[in-house]
Amino acid sequence: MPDKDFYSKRHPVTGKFYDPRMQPRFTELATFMRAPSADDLSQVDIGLIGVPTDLGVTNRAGARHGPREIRNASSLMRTFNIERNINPFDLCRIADLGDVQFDDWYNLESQVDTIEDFYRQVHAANVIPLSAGGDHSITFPILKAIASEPLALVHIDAHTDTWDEIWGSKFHHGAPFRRAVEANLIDPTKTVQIGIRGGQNFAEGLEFSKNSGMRVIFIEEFADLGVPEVIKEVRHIIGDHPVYLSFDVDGLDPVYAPGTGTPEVGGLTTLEAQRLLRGLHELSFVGGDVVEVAPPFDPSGNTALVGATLMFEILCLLAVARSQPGV
Ligand SMILES: [Mn+2]
Repeated sequence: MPDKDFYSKRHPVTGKFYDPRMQPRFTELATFMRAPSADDLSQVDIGLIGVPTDLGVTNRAGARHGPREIRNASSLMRTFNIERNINPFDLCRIADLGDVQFDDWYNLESQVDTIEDFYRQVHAANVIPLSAGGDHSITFPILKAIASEPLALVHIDAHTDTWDEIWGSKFHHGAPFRRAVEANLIDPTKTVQIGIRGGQNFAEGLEFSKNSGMRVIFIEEFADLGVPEVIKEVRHIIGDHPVYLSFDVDGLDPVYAPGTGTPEVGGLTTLEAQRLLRGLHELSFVGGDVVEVAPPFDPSGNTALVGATLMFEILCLLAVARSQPGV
């Protein structure tokens, strides 16, 4: 439970104390969900982090602009989740930790190391990370930093992202969960991939997912089962195991989220995604991310709003897990 002054800020000019989250939403500096900008990790339970890089894409770049635009769109978020009947900001101290800073903006492999180092510090401070990508290559180094034991995984995406090396790199955005299995960061038998679809040139990624024991729920089966049955199965597979949630916005239909590098038609609706996330409450989440929001492909700004809204739903899951461990 945060101290009552945690969300209060002193205006440098007027000297007045105020809560930026309660100001008109078109005002103020754009932090994630108008949470305070942290200056002391020890005072934070959940850190909102931007990872502005897209060196890992296999097609259209643009996700490096995700964190900035999601911060802006996230000013539309409010604090109370009416469907879940909780206010995550009352459960935990939630702050914006800024962006991962790279020394080398042109080297994917060195960025993987930089991201890992950054999240090791977040993890060492006992802060749960909720990240905005960036392309999906960011998830492997995040898992490397925070997986003290092999984690369960809920992965929503059009693609399994279990491919091997492409074009000379093992760290592209189609590979994070293959690398994570190889490094024993996730338990494939406690991994559920949801929304998978689209044509492929090679089946080796899909085969890796299946052969390693992951539960792959293709979009056809998702539609046949319906959200409540999928929730039931995810809860059954994962139980109370520590779990990470990774949401690739291309898991949604491009009607809802056109601003992404590798769109695939025939995906989840935004409401299905929200209901799915809400149904996963009380799993033991240790972190989450929303990746592949590429604002240049969506001049309407809606994909950034969708990204911010998904982050808010995931924030509610993390806040419950953090404030009521073992529930
Ligand atoms: Mn992905």
